[in-house]
Amino acid sequence: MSTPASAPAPRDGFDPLTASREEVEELQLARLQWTVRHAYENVPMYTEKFDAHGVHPDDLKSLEDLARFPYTEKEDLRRCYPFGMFAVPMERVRRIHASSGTTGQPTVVGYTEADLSIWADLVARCLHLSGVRAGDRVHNAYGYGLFTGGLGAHAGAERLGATVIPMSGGQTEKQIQLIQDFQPTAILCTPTYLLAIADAMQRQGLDPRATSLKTAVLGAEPWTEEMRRELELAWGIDACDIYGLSEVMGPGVAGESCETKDGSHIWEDHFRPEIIDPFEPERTMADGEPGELVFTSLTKQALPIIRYRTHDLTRLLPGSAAPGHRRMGRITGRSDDMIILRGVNLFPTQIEEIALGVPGLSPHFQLEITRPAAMDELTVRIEARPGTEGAARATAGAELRRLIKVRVGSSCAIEVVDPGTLARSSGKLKRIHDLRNR
Ligand code: DLL
Repeated sequence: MSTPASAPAPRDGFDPLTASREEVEELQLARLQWTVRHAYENVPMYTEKFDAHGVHPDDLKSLEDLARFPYTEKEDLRRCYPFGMFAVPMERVRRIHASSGTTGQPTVVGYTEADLSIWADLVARCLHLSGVRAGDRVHNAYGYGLFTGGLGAHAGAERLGATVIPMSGGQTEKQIQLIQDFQPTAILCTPTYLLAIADAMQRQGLDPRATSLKTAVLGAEPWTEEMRRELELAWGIDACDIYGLSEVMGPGVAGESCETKDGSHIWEDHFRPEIIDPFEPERTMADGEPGELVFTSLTKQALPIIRYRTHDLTRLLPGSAAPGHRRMGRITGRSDDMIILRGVNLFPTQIEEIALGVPGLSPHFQLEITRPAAMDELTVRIEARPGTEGAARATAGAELRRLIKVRVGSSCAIEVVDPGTLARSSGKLKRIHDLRNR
């Protein structure tokens, strides 16, 4: 173990929010060189992978050289279950999180004291950029537990100097009660859960616009500009994005400015993003071109991660509010959430975008895929807005069907159902119900 325990520090006076691109890249290179060496020397999975690929940490002389290194897949983490990815002795690991593992082995991640501190700093950076301030009261409705959302957001809000209400997800009636009684100024949760809370309030005859909330910092699932507008109108708030994933850290890998609302800035002093062609992964894409997001951590001690394939589809854009860091465009979906319907690719976000433009239709919808005969069929089951009945519902359904055909190219069936009849999420909403293999 010859590499230092921590990544190189930035130059004196380095301010991540005002640093230039050159300053950020200079720091990235030093930290990347530390990371690949740390991973190679301390994680057998990486030693074997680099050796098999014919690369060595000494080969990393420029940021471009990163492309010579192999990818890490979720499957690599599963194979190392539970602690085989850790690059530090177990007694230096202060916290463990894990993915829900609905399919296959859960993926386990770990953090040293320094990792937890950087994580809290980065979430605080995101919240501040999104307009949350020290002294604000923050209602945290991300789930607490093995999921990184609850505890990750919690630590960041405390680090910022806010007062945290650690509500976790679920118990919607209680959420509503505490929002009224404790008067929070900011709420943290998934976009579909914020929608579900608004909906439950309205059904109780309460107006979400009358609460004390001013800001929502939303993430953990894909959402669209149309959904932002819907939530901002329903609540009378500013809604900003926060992005992250447990394998790379948790929430706070990227965050959005409430001034520009133009996509989340990836904190490139701690993560090096790349965009690759998901179908020909050897091809890296230029900035601006769409593809799959890949991350390499730059400072993580317990779980350095090299070129992790997120399967999230987006593109990289130049920084705006924080000029040294690139932004990510909205995530259109995950490559494993893509529905291929008779040869046409389709994502739930496309349906969200279209449905929210049709008068009389609500943002509450599910996609059901069946295979009654040889061909796959898609049914969009969507709630009408309250007050939309009879002929108006039929017209709205026909319009949605037409727009999906024109804009996406797929024919599907539409069922417009009564308000309040589809399942609500209290965290990440499962929009796709695939019944093909039943
Ligand atoms: O969802 C971490 C998180 C918690 C992020 C709270 C933001 C807020 P995982 O459970 O590992 O971690 O899931 C990560 O969720 O690869 C994306 O597919 C999706 N995702 C996360 N944030 C966003 C976002 C947390 N802002 C996976 N927009 C990621 C779109 C998101 N998708």
